[in-house]
Amino acid sequence: MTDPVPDPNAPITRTRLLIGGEWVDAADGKEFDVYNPSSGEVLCRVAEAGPADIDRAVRSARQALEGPWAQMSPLDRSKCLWRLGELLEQHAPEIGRVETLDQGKPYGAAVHAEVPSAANLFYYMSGWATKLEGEVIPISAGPNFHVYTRREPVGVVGCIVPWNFPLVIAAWKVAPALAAGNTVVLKPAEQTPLSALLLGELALEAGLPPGVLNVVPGFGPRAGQAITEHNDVDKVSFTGSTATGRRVIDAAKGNLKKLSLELGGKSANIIFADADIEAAIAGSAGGIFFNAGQACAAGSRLYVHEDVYDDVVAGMAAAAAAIKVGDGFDPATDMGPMVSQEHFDRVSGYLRTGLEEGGQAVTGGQRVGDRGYFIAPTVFADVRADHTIVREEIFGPVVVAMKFRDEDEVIAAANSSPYGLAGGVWTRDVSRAHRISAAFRSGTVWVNCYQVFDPAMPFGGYKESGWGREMGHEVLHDFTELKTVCVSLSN
Ligand code: TXE
Repeated sequence: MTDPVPDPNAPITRTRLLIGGEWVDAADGKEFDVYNPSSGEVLCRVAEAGPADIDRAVRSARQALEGPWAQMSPLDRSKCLWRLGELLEQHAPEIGRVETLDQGKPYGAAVHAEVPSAANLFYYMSGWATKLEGEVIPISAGPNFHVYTRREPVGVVGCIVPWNFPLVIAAWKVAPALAAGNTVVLKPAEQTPLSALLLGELALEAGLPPGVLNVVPGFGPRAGQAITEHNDVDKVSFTGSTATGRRVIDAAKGNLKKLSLELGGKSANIIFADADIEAAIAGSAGGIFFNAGQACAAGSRLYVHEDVYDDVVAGMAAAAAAIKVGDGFDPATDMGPMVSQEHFDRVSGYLRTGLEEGGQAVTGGQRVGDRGYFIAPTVFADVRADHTIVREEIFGPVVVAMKFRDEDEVIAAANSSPYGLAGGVWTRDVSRAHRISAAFRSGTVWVNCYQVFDPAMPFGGYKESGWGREMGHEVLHDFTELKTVCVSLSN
């Protein structure tokens, strides 16, 4: 059964900043255009936060942190977060519509996968609000001491999110931040500000006091930089490119704010000859073409054992060619466009470089149509380790396939990237699966599957893919300060 497709032309209701529970224009009145990447046309204009707005949002977040949010019991905080999950699900058609208009992804994926997965983050994290416990610690400094730890909120948290999963990645950050008792200034990406504004609206409806979640659309170098430099922001949780991650580190030096960074990737996906080849092809195609390849964990480097290389490359090419690329509101569409003209140009540039350096596009390698930012799912063969498209993150529907002979060779190749976000291995040999999993220098390894996410599964990067983890109870360490209290019992 397919859903009734909502009217793409219905008005967009939320386009102003949410600060202290009020919908406001930018202090200097600035606005920016938001584009529909399926047509390249302007969708609406949104208020553009600048440093004065960020300052105001940070002050609101500070007041809420020290006032109503601190006074709310953990159980009441938990109920608010659960209610927000329910409201997201109830409003899934509208949020999905906006996400498709703004980001380009198929409406079915937005409404049935992404909104529920954002809601699940709030359900899962709501449970942790009541379970952030410290410990009683026996010490040896003397018999008359009672020592315990407390987990306290870090404070005001800046959440800076990218444009590939605008709502889901916002939920990855906002849900644990709030569960741990922090308040938030959320900056969505300039390409995709709309679903974050709906999240802000529903947060108020769920009973979050004003100022607990502020939403401030704006550009990275202006609004983003103002958050990362702000001396009253205690922590920034950032997802984006490694290059911008380095800028965030520099900007955070002023007050040494805490940082979580989820950055780029160039993840290796390894298929051994003993794998279920049909499942491996289907899973690997999903692993790269999911969200048009605009996924940090995308399995973009495919290593295939030489005995099955030709079959796998042919299978991947067939899977790629079968993907229907088009407008996200067409129910037949499997894959949407690149998010913006700029990103379309970047991915097109990689396709050209790949061909110039001697790669062979077995399928794809060009744009689709002449309107919007669509790129054909592409499989490159005959590539070498030193080719640009093998080394750099493309962040589009482009996979590079390479042959290997044995485990040592493929592990060395897989780990040769400066990134270390994720990896995949396909084999029926259980010992090999665990050996490879242990040898991978990456934060996640998928065995006989790819791109499986769950609110309970920690996610984050080794090496230049970042600092810290999202999701699971692990993320709560990053959103709390640990305080040690040592009490003398002698007096
Ligand atoms: O990323 P940026 P861009 C990778 C991917 C992509 C490339 C460039 O390879 O092709 O990055 O994308 C905010 N201070 N990823 O340019 O700049 C910005 O407003 C503070 C991988 O869009 O990192 C947005 O909200 N914030 C990635 C967010 O950072 C700043 C997802 C991401 O933008 C800022 C996205 C600054 N100085 C891109 N400059 C992943 N890990 O999933 C920008 N921003």
